[in-house]
Amino acid sequence: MGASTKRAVSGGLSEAQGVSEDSLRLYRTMLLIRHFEESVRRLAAAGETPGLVHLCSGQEATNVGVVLALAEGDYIASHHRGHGHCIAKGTPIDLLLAEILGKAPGICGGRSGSMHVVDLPRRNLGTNGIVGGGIPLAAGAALAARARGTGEVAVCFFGDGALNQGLLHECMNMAAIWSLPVIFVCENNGYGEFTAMEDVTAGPSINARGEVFGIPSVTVDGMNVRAVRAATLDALARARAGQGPSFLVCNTWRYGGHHAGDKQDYKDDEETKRWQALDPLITFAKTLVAEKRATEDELALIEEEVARQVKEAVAFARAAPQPALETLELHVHG
Ligand SMILES: Cc1ncc(C[n+]2csc(CCOP(=O)(O)OP(=O)(O)O)c2C)c(N)n1
Repeated sequence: MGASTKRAVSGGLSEAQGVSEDSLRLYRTMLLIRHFEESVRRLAAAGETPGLVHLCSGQEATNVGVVLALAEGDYIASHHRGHGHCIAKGTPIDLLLAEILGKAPGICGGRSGSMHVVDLPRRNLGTNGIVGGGIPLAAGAALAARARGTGEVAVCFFGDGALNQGLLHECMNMAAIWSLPVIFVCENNGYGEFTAMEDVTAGPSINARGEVFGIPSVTVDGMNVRAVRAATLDALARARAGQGPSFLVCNTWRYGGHHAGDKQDYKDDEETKRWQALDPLITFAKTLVAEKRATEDELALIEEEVARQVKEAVAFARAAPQPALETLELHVHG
């Protein structure tokens, strides 16, 4: 039997973990990612996104819980489902969307598309089309940070599909041997392309992948932004104290298919319903109201503002020009 056949679908929010002053920022950023991704879904359906796009709707709590816990100088390395990480790290959404549409004002000049968005000033080493490709980038950034003695930490995100990639194991081993300030974050959404994680993943648990190297490894409710944030803050404290790497396994769910056009015939309706009941935005909104951090009207205003911001980004990106023909050979190495 494969690893974690019973995925932890923990109900509700855990008790006031990591309650912080910026709850509304957590909420707003998750909402921004959801609206952004749903706009990309519509643009993809209309044939306006060159190539495949992989959307992270459903995974916002993991994206935001980790990235907003970081300091500005910390690094992230993302994966193919990485728009949410870019948004949380601060890439302006109009420049991100222009990039996804392959337009000239895109954050990488329209050259990267969705899967190779790099934003070095914000210490984002990029979304990545190679499964597990961000892992060695983060390990390298962590090694460099340690050599400089500047205290930064690097985070790599990867899906459950990367759990069986050799480079994860090589990098975990090196990170443990050298006590690198790196946090390995598995966004376990239960499927790699169209295959259930447990059908292709051996071993007693996902955590065991880190434990075998002596890396502190925890399973986190990836639908609960506060739980993710609290686990990330613990891992950051260890990394900054020179205690080396950590491994967070965030159980989460992708609402859409593998890519924007996938109809997801391979998913079970009951499983989908159970995860939808844990929607990170709906549950967190209820908590904010219950804690009197915001009223329903205030949350509705935030949503209106976010929707307007995304609408403006869509108009900007759609109206933007393609890169000029005479720039075709720029940035080409070889
Ligand atoms: C090294 C490598 N092998 C295979 C692929 C093809 N591929 C792209 S995405 C994907 C599945 C990834 O699944 P997972 O890591 O669970 O992420 P998810 O799509 O579920 O977010 C595969 C096999 C690839 N891009 N790179």
